[in-house]
Amino acid sequence: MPLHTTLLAIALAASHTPSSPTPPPDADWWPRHLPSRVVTPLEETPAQLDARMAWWREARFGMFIHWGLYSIPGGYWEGRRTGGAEWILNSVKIHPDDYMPLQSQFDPVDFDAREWAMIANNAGMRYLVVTSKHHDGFCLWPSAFTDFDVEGTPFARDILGELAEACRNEGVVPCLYHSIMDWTHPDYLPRRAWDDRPGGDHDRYVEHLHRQLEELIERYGPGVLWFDGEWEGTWTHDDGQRTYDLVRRIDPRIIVNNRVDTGRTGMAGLTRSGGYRGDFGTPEQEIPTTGLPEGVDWETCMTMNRSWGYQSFDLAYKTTSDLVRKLVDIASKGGNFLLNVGPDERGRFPAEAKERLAGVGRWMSFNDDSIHGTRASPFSTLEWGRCTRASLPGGGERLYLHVFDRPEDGVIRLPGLLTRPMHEAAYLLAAPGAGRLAVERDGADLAIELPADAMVDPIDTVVILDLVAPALVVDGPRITVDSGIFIEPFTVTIESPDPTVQLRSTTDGSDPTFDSRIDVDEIEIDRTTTLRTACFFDGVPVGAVVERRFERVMPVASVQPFVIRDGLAWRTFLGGFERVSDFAEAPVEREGVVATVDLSMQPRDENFAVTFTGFIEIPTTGIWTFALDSDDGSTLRIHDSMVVDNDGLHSALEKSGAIALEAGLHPIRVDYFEGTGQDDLILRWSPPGSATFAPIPPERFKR
Ligand code: H79
Repeated sequence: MPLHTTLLAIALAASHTPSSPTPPPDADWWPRHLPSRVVTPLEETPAQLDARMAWWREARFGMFIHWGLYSIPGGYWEGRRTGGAEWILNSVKIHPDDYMPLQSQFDPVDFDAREWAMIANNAGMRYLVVTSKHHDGFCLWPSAFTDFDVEGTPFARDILGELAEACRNEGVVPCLYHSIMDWTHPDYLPRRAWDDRPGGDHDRYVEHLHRQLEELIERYGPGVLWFDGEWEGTWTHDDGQRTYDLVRRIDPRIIVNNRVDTGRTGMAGLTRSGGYRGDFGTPEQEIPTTGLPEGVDWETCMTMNRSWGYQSFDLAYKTTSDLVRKLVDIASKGGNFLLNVGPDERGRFPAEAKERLAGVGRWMSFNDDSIHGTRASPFSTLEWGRCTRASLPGGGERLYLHVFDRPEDGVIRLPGLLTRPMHEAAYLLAAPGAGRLAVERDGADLAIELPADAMVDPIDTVVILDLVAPALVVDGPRITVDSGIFIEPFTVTIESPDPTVQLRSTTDGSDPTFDSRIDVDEIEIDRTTTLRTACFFDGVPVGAVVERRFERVMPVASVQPFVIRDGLAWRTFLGGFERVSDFAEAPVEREGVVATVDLSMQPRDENFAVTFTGFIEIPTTGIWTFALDSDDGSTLRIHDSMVVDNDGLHSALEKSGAIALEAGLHPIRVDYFEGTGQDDLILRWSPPGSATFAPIPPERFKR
């Protein structure tokens, strides 16, 4: 802690109203409208995980709040509009000694926890995630472990305590965002380049983080802990595991996001495989496309304008309609929506944010049943909108059909829905008394007639359709083999999604028809083939046409180098590269020989590149698949052809590719670069016919 900040804290102390500590939350407190919280062990069964996640899955919609010292400059520094919002210390390269005195200016006299919680509740939000600490390190609660907290400001109130209590009174679950990265803590590493303070100790920082987490959990009883800033090189998988386990040991009911550990895949945010901790994926500013595996929990967090922290000049607010449709889109894919507000330096929500939230609340007041407690759509796409669904007592299922764009003829179609509707009619969720909408079967589709335009909500009209059983949708046949290359003929199996439909296929690239020659479910592939398959119901095509392309190739002949020694040659390059091609012409920093593809020669932590060249010895002729996992970018070339392209700036990401190789030696080249953040490079292979990747034994590399 810089001396002057300590002095400042002492000077300010005299004028403080001492904060009255909020009593710790009643352990049994919980909103009546949510499934109860359950205590499950750290090592839990799938059923126990489901029980712990139940309230969060049902909630579907939450409020994010970014508020702290950065709300005072609000994107202005030294009279200039710099932008940067909550990142301003980093974007403007402000020294902690120049940033930390903002503490003496923090006096948000308009802060009203009750109002914030009410706005969230009225918008239909069921939890609220507030920044206990963002990357700047300032703590919004009186912490026993730092002076860089709200207690050292003119506004010495327990902000998190007031908010937690207000949320509970509104039936909103209080949750906390807590940054791992900390630009001002004296022990946090790495330092910013312009921060010349000596010292720093990672292990001591983790200890400090853990003590603060204990304090936060015991005092405020958060439903979710939302970590962030995990991507810097200092934070390890081991730190992630220990932190997750610590949090769940203090309160086994807590739900923790995947940024606690190092398994997040970039801004898309899902967790890659490999035993990483974290209960849900965290796409940031993006909504995943369909096709997410079922049972994966995720939450898209998004700003309402362009900034997380307050910036008066950022008026690029999304419309109410856009926000409602994003919520619906996310719910239709089985995710949660965490929508951000950045209150200003006085503690006020921006007027535009209040207006949008009130609008979302108006729509929710009629349609919340189509969001809360619903599950993902059974349809992959619907031309006119989205679908969410919920189980009905007695084994039926209720579909909520969200009409974004009313078709010209006023009829919405549910393609391939084979399940019988419970009644002959559907009705409007917002106006059940307004009359019944006719439902008709049309082959494999169901068609519903919408009411006249006047009845339609321009944002999203929700139609309820009850089914006698869970929706059975014929989406398309399943082909078990992926597109790819092959050497020897093989057999592809096609599976029908349902016994009531027939399969038809073509191998000449044409659309399958009911008369198509091939009606078998096993097809021998002996030449380059485009296989297309569709389902038919009563002779009518239903669902999607599924396509696979299989290319017959000749294995690439091996080479016989003049001299053969063990290992690979490597060369390093220095610079802030963003693509593999960026260092093609760069001067070589150092060179040498290494036994296998690893980073043992690494010149420094950041902004470098390595190229490996040599030969790989292939034991048997066949299709060899290679996987390259790197942070940041990498490529694998064999015989000058690109086998794995994992190029570009990203966090840890694995890509794979296949090539047909003859037994023997083949020229290989791996290029890798690291910008900032963690560094990682792993090359593995999968022999012909194998489904898994294994390390490549070092004796296979030659030069
Ligand atoms: O708190 C808000 C932002 O301040 C914070 N997260 C939200 C919730 C945020 N920090 N950084 N960013 C957003 C953007 C940073 C992206 C990157 Fe990376 C960090 C690019 C490279 C390192 C994440 C990790 C994406 C790729 C690797």
